[in-house]
Amino acid sequence: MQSSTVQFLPEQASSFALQVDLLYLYLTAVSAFFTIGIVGFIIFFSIKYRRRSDADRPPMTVSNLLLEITWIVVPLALSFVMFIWGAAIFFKMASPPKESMDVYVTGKQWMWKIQHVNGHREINELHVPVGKPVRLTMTSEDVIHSFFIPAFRIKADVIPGSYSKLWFEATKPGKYHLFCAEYCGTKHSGMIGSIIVMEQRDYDAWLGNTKDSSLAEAGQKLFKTMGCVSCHSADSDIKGPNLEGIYGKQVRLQDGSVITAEERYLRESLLAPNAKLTEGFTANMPSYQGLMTEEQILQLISYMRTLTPVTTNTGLKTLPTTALGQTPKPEVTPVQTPKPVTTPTATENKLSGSPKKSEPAK
Ligand code: HEC
Ligand SMILES: [Cu+2]
Repeated sequence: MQSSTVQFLPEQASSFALQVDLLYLYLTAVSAFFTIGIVGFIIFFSIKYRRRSDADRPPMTVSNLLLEITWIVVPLALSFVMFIWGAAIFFKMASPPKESMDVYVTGKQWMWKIQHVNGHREINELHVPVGKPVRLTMTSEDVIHSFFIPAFRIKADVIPGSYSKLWFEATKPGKYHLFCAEYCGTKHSGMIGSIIVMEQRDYDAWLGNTKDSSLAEAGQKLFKTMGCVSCHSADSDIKGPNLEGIYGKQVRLQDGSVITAEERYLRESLLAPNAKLTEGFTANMPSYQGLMTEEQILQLISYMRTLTPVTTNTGLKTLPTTALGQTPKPEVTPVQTPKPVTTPTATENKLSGSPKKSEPAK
């Protein structure tokens, strides 16, 4: 990590780092070329054509088509390279691989709280294995923060009431800086931490060393203690929608629109359940605004993610924890009605499909 020479850029420690640096180098080179060229000619002309010099001053040329085309086409081409190259990297950064490992991040004045899928928690430290894609789902408990790992060349705002995603694949073991990159109050500058990249074996040992129950298990407990079961289980009297397979599902709303049930929608369903009513249901769900922390919301969401569209959810304990984050997204399932019309064949397909999908997690 230390080097004796002057360091212009942070170490390159993720799969994005080199690509970002090359693009950055290109931007710098283009800017430097034009800056030096323009300033150089300004100085040159102001000396050569200064008032009292006897330089030859030909009459003004009105137009030169070739010259004009050149200075339109060349900068256009140069900036299109920036656009296409930048967009390509942007898309790569915005689409985490399917087999990514999930980690949940909550920003708070002035610390980073991290929850791993198996329940392990840490503060201002994030341990990850080397060479494995990691997907962060991040939210804030108070103001806007920004999660920034310079060595990985990634940064994203962390916004209250919303979930931001970020992913990376660390390429070498080590300890790297984590910063909050958005001024968030008095002790903003102290909102720092470390990313610790470990060999898979060390990481497994580190992760296994926990007594916490997994995120989904904690969520399952909340689901009972907070009374969700009384409306969202098959045999409840007051009926709420069946939540099996809810994550990633296309939900039809009262107003006829369709929404994908990802983190943001599920969070809103808890805090402002009447904002988007599920088709066929009345506004019977109480708001849990102020009754649960962001971390508990993440636990409930984790739990709901494990609810694959199988008829019972007693199988939760047997789910390998590594597969929790990647419950296969159900294809567009039948629109939710109080009595879900899941055909037996559809269920079978899901059943036989899920173990295969969780294979790469090992
Ligand atoms: C008093 C009954 C009741 C309780 C308690 C309740 N819900 Fe609901 N829930 C409903 C009803 C009714 C709807 C459908 C209307 C709506 O969208 O608000 C709903 C909708 C939802 C949805 C959206 C589902 C979809 O298909 O769009 C989610 C997610 C949800 N509830 C989760 C929970 C969780 C988690 C808890 C516990 C923290 C909970 N609910 C507690 C009745 C309840
Ligand atoms: Cu901050």
